[in-house]
Amino acid sequence: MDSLTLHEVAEELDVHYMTVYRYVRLGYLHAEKEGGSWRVQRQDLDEFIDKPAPSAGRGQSDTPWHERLVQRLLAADQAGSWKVVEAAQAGGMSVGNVYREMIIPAMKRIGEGWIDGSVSIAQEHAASQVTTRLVSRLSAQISRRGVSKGTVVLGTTATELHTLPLMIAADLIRLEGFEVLDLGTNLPAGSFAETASRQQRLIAIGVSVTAPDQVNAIKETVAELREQVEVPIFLGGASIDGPEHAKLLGADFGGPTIDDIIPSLLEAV
Ligand code: B12
Repeated sequence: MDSLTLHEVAEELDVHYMTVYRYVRLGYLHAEKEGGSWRVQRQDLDEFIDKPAPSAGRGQSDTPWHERLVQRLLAADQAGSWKVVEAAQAGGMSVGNVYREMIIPAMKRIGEGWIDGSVSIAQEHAASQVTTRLVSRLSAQISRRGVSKGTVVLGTTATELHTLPLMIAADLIRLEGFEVLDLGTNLPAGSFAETASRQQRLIAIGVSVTAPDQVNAIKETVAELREQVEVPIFLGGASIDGPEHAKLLGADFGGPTIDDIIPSLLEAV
């Protein structure tokens, strides 16, 4: 039967060998190993040529990456969840975009299911545990090139329990070239401020606010931080509407997502 090597396919498609390898790894183009190397059948290549080109945000099928992840998370399938992330990364997705385009939308989708009753509390908890492990593995892939832009300390109020948004926010700030000290959730204001005050090259302090109804706790945390540290303080997370809301709560700037605050953070350097 007429079969081709990946190099022959690359030549025929007029693309790089690695591009063909990626098509195979992501399941766009069927190939089988023969004697240790990948071979593509002529018929499979002809079918591939007739199909529309694979687009960046999509996986093997037409299902977006984050929806594929939701399915594995709801099954509490740790290995399968990581495989979906690996497949997206093999297709060139950066760590930052795995967070932005896969993990955050997947957790939001699970939150919607929690509200409409299609996802049980146990499923949401198990999915959060698996996601925490995915975040730990992704986090280990982040390595800073060049000199640090300084340290950002991140923490929460004493009443906040959403760890995942904080962990993801910390990594997205690290990707901008900052050192981040992540103090975790459920943090007493005095200890938060005292630890921040001891940091070298401190650029700013961020308070992650995801849970609702924390006005007093936020004000108390910001006041305590102001007493002990002089750098800008920012608020962020799903419970912060925008910069005006953050200012009303006593901070210097803020917004719901990390991308809302990055320009101000870079200005503070
Ligand atoms: C998992 C989850 C939980 C888990 C948390 C597990 C964990 N380890 O984190 C548990 C079970 C503990 C939980 C508890 C509760 N939760 Co909850 N939870 C969620 C869920 C499903 C996913 C959260 C998540 O990881 N999202 C993914 C994150 C990464 O997305 P994101 O927040 O948009 O991420 C960006 C921002 O957060 C930002 N960011 C984060 N930190 C910071 C900091 C700074 C400084 C900046 C600038 C930006 C920033 O950076 C991220 C990237 O841009 C959400 C649903 C949702 N829509 O997110 C509900 C959700 C957040 N929870 C909600 C609620 C109501 C609760 C409870 C009150 C429920 C209850 N009745 O007990 C409690 C509150 C507990 C507490 N006191 O903190 C609401 C909050 C609504 C609101 N704010 O008005 C949500 C939105 C669900 C909903 N639609 O009702 N929850």
